[in-house]
Amino acid sequence: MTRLAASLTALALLGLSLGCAAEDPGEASPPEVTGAETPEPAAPDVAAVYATIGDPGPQGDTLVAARTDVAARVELHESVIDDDGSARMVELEDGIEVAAGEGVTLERGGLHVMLMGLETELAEGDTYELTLAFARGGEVTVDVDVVPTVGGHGEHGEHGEHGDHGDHGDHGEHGDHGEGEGRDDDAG
Ligand SMILES: [Cu+2]
Repeated sequence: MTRLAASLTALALLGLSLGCAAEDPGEASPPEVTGAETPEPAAPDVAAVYATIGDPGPQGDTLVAARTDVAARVELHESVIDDDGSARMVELEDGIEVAAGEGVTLERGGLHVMLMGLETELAEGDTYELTLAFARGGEVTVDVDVVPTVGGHGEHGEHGEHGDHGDHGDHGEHGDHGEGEGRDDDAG
């Protein structure tokens, strides 16, 4: 019994010492990543990821890469507005700077992580894992929530079906009503 108690105490002490080691200021760790989310993709094979990356510490850090099992390729992007007013995205090959004392926010219309070549269908309510790699802090894996697309119902692609209205050519057959006796529906 005493031996068991001693073992448990030893384990507890080991746990404490490991905990202390993790907080050693000399040990680089990735910044905290919160609120990671992906709007339900409107396109079949690409999706954006937004998140808040916390203060990386006094030395700052850089998000240099990301990967996930749900997409063939992951890029770091920034949305920009061209001189002619059109929006486009540029790939940030040098990564995304995470400012010392501040962190960085990935958000709509700005910096984001881009999933290219989706291999898994992402629907609202789903969660998937994304690993972010930082130049100094190493890697951190976060759960990303798939959320509703803002202001989009994803139905616009169906308008093409209105081409069927060409069937109105059938009206010519109404000529059969010429007998004039069945017009009860005019009452009222
Ligand atoms: Cu993008």
